[in-house]
Amino acid sequence: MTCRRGALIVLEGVDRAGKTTQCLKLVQALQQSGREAEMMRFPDRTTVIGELISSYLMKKSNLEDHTVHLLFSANRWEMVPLMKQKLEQGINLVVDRYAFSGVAFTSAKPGFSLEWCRNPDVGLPKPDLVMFLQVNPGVAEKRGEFGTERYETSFFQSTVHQRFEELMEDKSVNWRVIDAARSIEEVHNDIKLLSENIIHFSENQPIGMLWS
Ligand code: NYM
Repeated sequence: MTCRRGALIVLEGVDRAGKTTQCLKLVQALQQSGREAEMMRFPDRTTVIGELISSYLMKKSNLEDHTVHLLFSANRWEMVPLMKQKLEQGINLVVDRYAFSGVAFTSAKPGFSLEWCRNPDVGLPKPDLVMFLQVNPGVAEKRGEFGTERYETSFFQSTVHQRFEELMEDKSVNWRVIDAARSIEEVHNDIKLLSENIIHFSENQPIGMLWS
């Protein structure tokens, strides 16, 4: 590698935990400190696969549960060449949801094991850092707009939260839990510090493969 690679930084959490706000603030802060940084989000609703997912989430169409799980995964895989290219160019990627949301949301449905849900995402670029924005689902629900899309019920979200807890037991992933019930600035300061450290740590390491 001729230049230092960028870090792959993921923010995860239940709906309305503040991930998007924090991703935007992190990208801005990294850029202001002279680093190259870009935001990505999953699902990426702009692709053909992403449009199918978006229509499903907005309840404009129905898809069979295994099928939509595989579409969410395919929506990540279709971005892998671009992600690798940017990381190798030294661009830090700040990603709003990744495979962990994929597993947590589908495995919250009856009859889906964590293992089955993980399989399609095995081998994706491995995040250098995954920050889990921890808020009680009741707090998230009060933050507004909750309840407009599929999955946005407090019962489903608390099952999703339990699945995330199970995923965080996996020590092969660099998880950090952030108390996201605090002010936006307090949460941001923690996220920024952890991100700066991991950017420094990852720059000379190869990009890993998730769950393999
Ligand atoms: N979601 C997101 C999944 O069910 N599987 C996935 O793989 C991913 C990435 O889609 N409720 C769910 C979580 C959210 C919704 O919401 C996307 P948003 O607001 O676009 O992050």
